[in-house]
Amino acid sequence: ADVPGGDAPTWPAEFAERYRAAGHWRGETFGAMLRERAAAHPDRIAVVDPAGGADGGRRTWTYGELDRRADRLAAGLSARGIGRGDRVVVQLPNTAEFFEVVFALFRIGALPVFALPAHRESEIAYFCSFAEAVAYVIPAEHGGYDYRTLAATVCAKAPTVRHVFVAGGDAGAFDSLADLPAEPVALSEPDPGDLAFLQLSGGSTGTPKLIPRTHDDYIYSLRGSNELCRVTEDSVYLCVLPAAHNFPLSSPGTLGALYAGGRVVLCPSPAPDVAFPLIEREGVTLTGLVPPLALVWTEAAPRTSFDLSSLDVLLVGGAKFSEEAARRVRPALGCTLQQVFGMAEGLVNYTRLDDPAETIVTTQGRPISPDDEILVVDDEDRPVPVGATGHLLTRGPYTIRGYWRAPEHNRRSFTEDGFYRTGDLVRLTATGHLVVEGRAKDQINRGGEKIAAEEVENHLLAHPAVHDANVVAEPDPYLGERTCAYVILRAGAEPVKPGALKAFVRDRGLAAYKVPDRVVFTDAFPKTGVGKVSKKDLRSPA
Ligand code: J2J
Repeated sequence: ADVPGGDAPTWPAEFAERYRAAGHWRGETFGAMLRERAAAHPDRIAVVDPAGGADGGRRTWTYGELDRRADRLAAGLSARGIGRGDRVVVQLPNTAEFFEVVFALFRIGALPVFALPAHRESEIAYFCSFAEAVAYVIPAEHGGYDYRTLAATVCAKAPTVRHVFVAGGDAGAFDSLADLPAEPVALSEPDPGDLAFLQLSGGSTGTPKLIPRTHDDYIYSLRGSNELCRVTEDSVYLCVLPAAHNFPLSSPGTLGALYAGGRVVLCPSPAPDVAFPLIEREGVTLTGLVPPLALVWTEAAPRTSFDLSSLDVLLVGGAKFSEEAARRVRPALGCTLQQVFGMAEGLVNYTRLDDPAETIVTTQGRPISPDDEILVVDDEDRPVPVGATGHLLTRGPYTIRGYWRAPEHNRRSFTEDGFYRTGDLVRLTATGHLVVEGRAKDQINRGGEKIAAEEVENHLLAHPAVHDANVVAEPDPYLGERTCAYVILRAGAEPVKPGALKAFVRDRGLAAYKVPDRVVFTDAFPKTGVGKVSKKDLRSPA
């Protein structure tokens, strides 16, 4: 295995010392955290999986049980040769096993690579190859899709993958997690400064980047989030978004709730008819949603017969939440809205629960930490006047200093003094709150799901009839943005219909949310003064 942390730029010593001295980095690790919680309150419920029981019924794990399960699985995985620093692509839905697997890997010091259930062979094969993953963890089936078939394809493309482990269901040709040996093994606790996992970037290039997060830095973001979201041992967090995504994982998310000794309830679907009964039955106190789901919930809540009164806080983020929609949250759901503007690379901003109502509905919050440094700059990296819109740069105790194994890309995405170029256009209010005004990165934010234009363009360009393609965002009343692909066909090529191009992209094994919503054929692309394609003009034709 590689030296933990060896493949990622890290904080210069003087910053690390400062973050330790300030009490941000406390030398905690995820493995030890679970161990301590289990020792302090073994019988308290940690995880509720409403459909995870053998009979498809409710299943709960106490802290003691989750701790024992993580130990047992850590033993089994290490018996199969998974060791410290090894990468393991984890693609699990919102089930209790997600936590068992992730904590087992934390205990070993192996690094989960957090794939989403929506990813398909194009993405997964890339993650496995790029990360040189030794293992891949899947459910047998989920949402009508057979992940064992996907795994077989991935294994053929990514030869480093020696093991596919199946969590729950019939493992077929692969190893079932339940059948791994369980003899305890002595494992040495990773160092708090080691990498804990690799998170996925939203991406703006042809291939997604991997985000190296350490125990120390991530746990600080959890502790800070818990304080601002008032998460305590009495909190019940409903995990509605895909558990592996950084927002439901950490803002304050499932890991925040577990850090506080609270309870995590896994929601198998974001639909109100699934989530609302769970809120009533489990006494859910907080949850996090992307704006399109928040719209659906605020529309459904006034008509529901379920009692949602336990809900104190609704976090909304991942994409811009419109002011009009934000105003409807409290009247409809009877809880406090907390806007969150975060990124898997680090920086997370929250409106405070006691901010004035106007601030809560009109801003995307302010940073967690007093040591989060924020710069708002023009195209030449010069600070803009306070209140003017500019590029957001940031540096701080839980923001990465570089992507994993991407030195060239890092030179563009970080300034020389270590500020991350978020690609977001923001303005600062007089109270220090941030308002997201737009985006400079070549990405589509489809209701919180990030799509790198270049990645989709590359798939379109693989079609024999396509001469050139540009993918841009267009407004959508529900999603905020959807994707539109402008395509120039090759002269003399067989005519092709938009639907056929979409099907072509889908069949290349791409997550469904990346398939263009609309395909428009054109003869030429608008150009900038220097002759580059102007995506700005494509987005808003004059
Ligand atoms: C506008 N744009 C937003 C917001 C994120 C908490 C919450 C969200 C994420 C996340 C996260 C936005 N208004 N409220 O990791 O811990 C856009 C920005 C940002 C990008 C990051 C968390 N909240 N965004 O969404 O890594 O463009 O993280 O740079 O997926 O989402 O995307 P991602």
